[in-house]
Amino acid sequence: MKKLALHWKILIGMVLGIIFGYIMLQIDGGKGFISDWIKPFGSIFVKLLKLIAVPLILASLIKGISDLKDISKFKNIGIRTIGIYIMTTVIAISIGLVLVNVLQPGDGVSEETIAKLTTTYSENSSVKGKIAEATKQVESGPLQFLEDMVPDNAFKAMSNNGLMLQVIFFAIILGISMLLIGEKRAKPMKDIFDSLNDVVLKMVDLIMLFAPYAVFALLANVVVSSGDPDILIALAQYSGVVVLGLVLMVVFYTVLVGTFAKKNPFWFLKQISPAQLLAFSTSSSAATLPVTMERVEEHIGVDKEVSSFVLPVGATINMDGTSLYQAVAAVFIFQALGLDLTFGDQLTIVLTALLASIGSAAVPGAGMVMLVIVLESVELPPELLPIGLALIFAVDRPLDMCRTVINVTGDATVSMLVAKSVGKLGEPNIKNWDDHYDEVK
Ligand code: DAS
Repeated sequence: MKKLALHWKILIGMVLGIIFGYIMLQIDGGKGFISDWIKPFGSIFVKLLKLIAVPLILASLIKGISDLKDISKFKNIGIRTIGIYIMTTVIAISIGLVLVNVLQPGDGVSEETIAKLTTTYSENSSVKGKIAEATKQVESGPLQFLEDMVPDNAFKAMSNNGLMLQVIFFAIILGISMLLIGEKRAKPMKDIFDSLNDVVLKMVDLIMLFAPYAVFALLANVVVSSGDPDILIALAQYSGVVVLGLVLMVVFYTVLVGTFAKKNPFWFLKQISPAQLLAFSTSSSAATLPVTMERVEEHIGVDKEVSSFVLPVGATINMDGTSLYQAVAAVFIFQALGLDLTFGDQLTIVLTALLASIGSAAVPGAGMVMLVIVLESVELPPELLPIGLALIFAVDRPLDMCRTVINVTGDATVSMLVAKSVGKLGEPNIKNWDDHYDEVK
């Protein structure tokens, strides 16, 4: 057991968690036991990862930018990153739309199921909360997201995980300013952030010692919190279309890695598997980001000059899995409710799902909040909104786990493509934990 590689230990923790959760579901009071005595260990783990996400973004971005010899390189990396992110997201949405129109999962939902889901979930506080949150975002102006990106207080930005784009904005400004004052004058600051970066990456190792036990707790809690089986079966077609689309995205990423990054796609998937397993267990790209960064930098060999920008930006604005899910869910809801969508509506979905996935926070369930934006863009009658979300609410958590894996995999893929394109894709340099992370150096 000691010599087992990290991803196997995490996988074993997940499987045992699912089995334990299923067993506890059969026992009276089992759900309460998990909620009181097991779930907290999963929550603590996610909090620890989020705790180091902000200092890691700050340190690695500032180090990455101040390591550059001139600003034009940073501009170059930035333009390529945003361009490839938009390309992969549009492809994800297109794959989702093709699948949902061809396979028509909404037509298979019976009137009885619609009535049952509506009764069960349309008044659900979480469903109503997501609609309220999305409606609040819609009321703001088209450039609100641009205004929200700029912090008015760096410490306030760093104290709120939901303001990651503001931390990135602040780190970029600070890094560029350090570059402009010249290496000699910036050296004291640079040394601090270089050292902070190494320290925080060591913290990732220590936290990851806890990972197998934490994913056991997370998965056990997911199993006991899932909806009743026959509803899950009624939505199996819809869930199947989303998962099929996500699997096709992984195939697409492996083609990109093999063709443009010139790396073995299976080697790539193995190297980022711990991050993917954590993304699945936590449903949070933000919580997974520290592990994604360490795997991409140390186990794949992407230079920090690239990863320190591409990955934090990707965790907040590049959500290919979420955008594909939003396209499928929107069309599924129209199909299930017997409403028509024109080809023009579907093109509108491409644009709004792109913007909605950019606006989705890197936290559990965010994709469903922004789905409301997509539904409103194709004029789903407001009174049908709660019913539409109620149709997909029961399976949203397991699908969130799956789409977060794709979000993280897409970010890692793009970081390799950008690194390769600017000559910054080197060899793995495992400074910290290797796959036998017990021997934390
Ligand atoms: N859970 C989100 C993430 O962290 C994705 C989503 O909600 O769709 O990537």
